[in-house]
Parts: sequence; structure tokens; C-alpha cells
Amino acid sequence: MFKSGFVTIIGRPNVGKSTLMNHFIGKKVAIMSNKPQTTRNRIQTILTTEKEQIIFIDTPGIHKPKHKLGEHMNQMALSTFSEVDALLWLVEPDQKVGAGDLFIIEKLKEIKTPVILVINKMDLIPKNEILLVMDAYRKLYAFDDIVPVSALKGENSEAVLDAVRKHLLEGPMFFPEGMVTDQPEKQLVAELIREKTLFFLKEEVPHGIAVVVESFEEREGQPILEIHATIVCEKKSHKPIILGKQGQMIKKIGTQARKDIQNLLGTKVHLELWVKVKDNWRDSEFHLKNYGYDQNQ
Ligand SMILES: Nc1nc2c(ncn2[C@@H]2O[C@H](COP(=O)(O)OP(=O)(O)OP(=O)(O)O)[C@@H](O)[C@H]2O)c(=O)[nH]1
Ligand SMILES: [Mg+2]
Repeated sequence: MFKSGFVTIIGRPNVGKSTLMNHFIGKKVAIMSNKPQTTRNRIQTILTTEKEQIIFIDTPGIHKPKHKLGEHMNQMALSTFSEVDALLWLVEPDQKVGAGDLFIIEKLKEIKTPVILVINKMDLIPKNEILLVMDAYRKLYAFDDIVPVSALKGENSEAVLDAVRKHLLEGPMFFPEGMVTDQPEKQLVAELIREKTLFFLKEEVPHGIAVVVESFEEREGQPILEIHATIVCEKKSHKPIILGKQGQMIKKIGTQARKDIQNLLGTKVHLELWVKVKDNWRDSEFHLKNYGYDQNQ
């Protein structure tokens, strides 16, 4: 009997949701960074074995929004709560449950979807303290399972899959075998470029960046993919920072992004980047839509 199911990964920003999802499918589909609010859209990945198909949905970290983009991100996360077969709620290994997590618990109380609590980053605390963290959370909600893991090291992640398997139902293959994600290649490329801006740039600059791939074509007669992309920033003063002295910063971003894009697509890539200013685009419904942050997606 073939089983399948949809599982949403939720939690506060920066707890390791994208890291865990990428680990499950063995590929970097969702970008990751040490800065909060990295993921901005719902990202589906698919794990298919002989007996089952699990569809993971990575979501933006739930936070107090400061602009329309933030509102959209929360909406992306919260709207999947009741539509899936199980929720994986990721938290940091902290005994003191924060206000943000208490807010999530209130939302969980409104739905019937089974919730598996995943205490991530267990590599950061001594083993005996993990039990205390588990106890602190157990008092707050009737979880279906509580599993400590390290997404970064892959430790105990199989236990999370076992917990998920309990909630799969007899069902079809929703996606063809071999399909790993619903994200178009152009979107993956834009995200890899954005990941590098998160890595190299500081403070609010990377958070105000959107990346748009303008063209994506094979060079005539040559096995080289020609990619042109625009880095959109939200303030005039951010542009020289992104370019860097004599273009050094944008060069670094481009070089690192190209390496990742080549790995992903398995072909040689020529990448050209431009920088454009769109004042406060994060608060404009029009631009959010333009840059792919569509509420109805
Ligand atoms: N030490 C440790 N770090 C981890 C672990 N899992 C993830 N991280 C780190 O935590 C940071 C955030 O990881 P992400 O996967 O981007 O987190 P996220 O929850 O998707 O974040 P948002 O998309 O902003 O909501 C990165 O620097 C990861 O390397 C873990 O198990 N142990
Ligand atoms: Mg993420």
C-alpha cells in the first residue's frame, strides 16, 4: 500500500527549518543563512521512496511583521496550518519558551492537525538538558511526538521521519518520481543570488533585497548558460554598498552565486548582475507581486 502526505515545517525565524528540509531531500533547494527571515515564500520539496511520498513545505519564520512583506511571510506560514497531514514545529533548545513560541501555540490550539515538536540544534546543549527542554514544551501542548535533532549534523533526523510516517495516509504519488521541488529553475537561481547577499551584506541591507532573473538562455552554439539578474534594493544608499569599492562586493556575490548555480544546474554559467533601487518596495503590494511575493501563491 503506497502512502503519501503533506507536512508543513513551521517555527520562529532562524531555527533551522530550511536546513532540516534540505537535509531530508539531500539537496539545497531552500536557501539558508544565519540571519533571521531568510525564507520568504512557501517552498515544496518531495521525498519519494518505494513505499511513500512525503511532501515537505518549508515556510517563512513567524515573526512580528514590520512591513507588507513581513505580513505576507507570516500569512504564507499560517495559512497551511490546517490543510496538511502533519506539522513539524521547530524550536531552539531553550527551556524558556519565548513570546513568539507562545503565539504559535495559540495558533496550534485552533486546529486539529497533528503537531510534531522538533527541538533542533541539539548539538548546542548538553544531552541532559534536552530532557528539560522537552518537559518545558510538553506542559504547553499535547504534541503527537517530541523529537530532538540536529538538522545541521543530520543527527536523529530519521526519528522525525518515523514520527511523520504515522500520519501518512494511503494515497497517490502527487508528484512524479524524481521530482524534488516545485520551484522553477529561475526561482532557485534568484534565491541562490539572494543567499549570497545575505552572506556578504550586513544589517538591514540584505533584508531589503529582492532578486529578479531577467533572462536565462543557452549561448548560441556553446554549452554555457547566460543568466542576467537584477538585485533590487530598497534605498538609494544601499546601492553603493551592494556594488562595493570598485565593484568588489557585487563581484564576490556573483562569483559565489555562480558556483552554486553551476552545481545546481550541472552546466557552465555566465552570470551578470545589475543593481536597481526601488524605494521601500517591501511596503508596496504592486512590487511584492512583481518580485514573486504573491499572497495567493
Ligand atoms: N548549531 C546548529 N545550527 C543549525 C542547526 N540547524 C540549522 N542551524 C543554523 O541556523 C541558521 C538558520 O538556519 P535556516 O535553515 O536558514 O533557518 P530557518 O528556520 O529556515 O530560518 P528562516 O527562513 O529565516 O525562518 C543557519 O546558520 C544554520 O546553519 C543545527 O542543528 N545546529
Ligand atoms: Mg528558512
